[in-house]
Amino acid sequence: MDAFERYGDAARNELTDPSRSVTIGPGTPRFELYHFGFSICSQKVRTLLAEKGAAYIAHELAPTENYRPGYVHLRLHAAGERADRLAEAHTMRTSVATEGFDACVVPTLVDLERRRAVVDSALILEYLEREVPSPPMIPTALADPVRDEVRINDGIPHPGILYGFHANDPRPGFWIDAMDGVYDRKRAVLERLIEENRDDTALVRAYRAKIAKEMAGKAIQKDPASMEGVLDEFRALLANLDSTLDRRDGPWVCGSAFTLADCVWGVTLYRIQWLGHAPLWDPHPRVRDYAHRLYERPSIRSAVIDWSHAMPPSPHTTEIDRRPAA
Ligand SMILES: N[C@@H](CCC(=O)N[C@@H](CS)C(=O)NCC(=O)O)C(=O)O
Repeated sequence: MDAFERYGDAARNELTDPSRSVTIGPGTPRFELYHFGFSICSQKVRTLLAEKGAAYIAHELAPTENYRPGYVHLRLHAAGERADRLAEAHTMRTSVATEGFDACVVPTLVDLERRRAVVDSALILEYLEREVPSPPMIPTALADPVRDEVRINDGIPHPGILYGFHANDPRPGFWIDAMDGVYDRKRAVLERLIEENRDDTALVRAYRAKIAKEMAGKAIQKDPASMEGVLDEFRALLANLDSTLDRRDGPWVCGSAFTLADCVWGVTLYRIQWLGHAPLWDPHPRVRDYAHRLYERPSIRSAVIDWSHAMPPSPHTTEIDRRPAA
């Protein structure tokens, strides 16, 4: 049994509920995706898989199942040298390029044909584009602008509006309740796992880094100045998106072709809307119209809006959610 089989089997053997493993797409699945229904990084990967029409087995993890030993080992194995730099700080963003590697998160892609696991949604997207070239979502003629948008998107402080408490917080009430004390609850699970896996140096190192990161998040989650900074960053991002859309000739962010850049923006804009932060784009009707065009895209609908997950519906997306699928 080689390393791919050993780590892959260990992660798979931890899955306890067969109803949370579903095959998406036609034919024999080439990929497995460990994911959360509600995770933004998972949604980006699912949207691209939907655009490609690629078949995969989606393993939906419940919160903190992403800390289980087999799964974390699979990620450490897949990360290789990138696991030397584990994320320990929290700047309310999740880009591996800037923050370091977190061994305890989703998504993780497993390619059953090439027998390898891929981690970090930014790399998974590139990997899928390479391995499933049709239809092209990074067309050669648009490669630079598409990658620019994907890089910008990877650096967005998404957790800052998901976890962060803001003045006149617009987030759904049930979500505000769920986020209160969330970092301490994560820490409690991680400490128990350290206890249970005391002799496993690699795991303990990953868990300790994760605790440091989550505690850094806790330190700023309710800090008004940090959270206002996050909203300022979103205001600047949306203003920048507005001027990009203005410069382009066509309905999409890189022009007339729908690309990977639109996949990732669709995920982000729906999340902003879901959380009740859509007033941030009030000064930019072009962004609002773009968001609503994206909500009509079948891949965004199936992989994000209509994807069933354990979260109650948001009052901020009622109109969008009830629209019949195209
Ligand atoms: N840059 C990483 C970030 C992954 C990430 O932060 N995932 C979040 C959901 S979007 C997660 O699993 N959080 C769960 C946790 O921290 O316990 C990637 O794109 O894969």
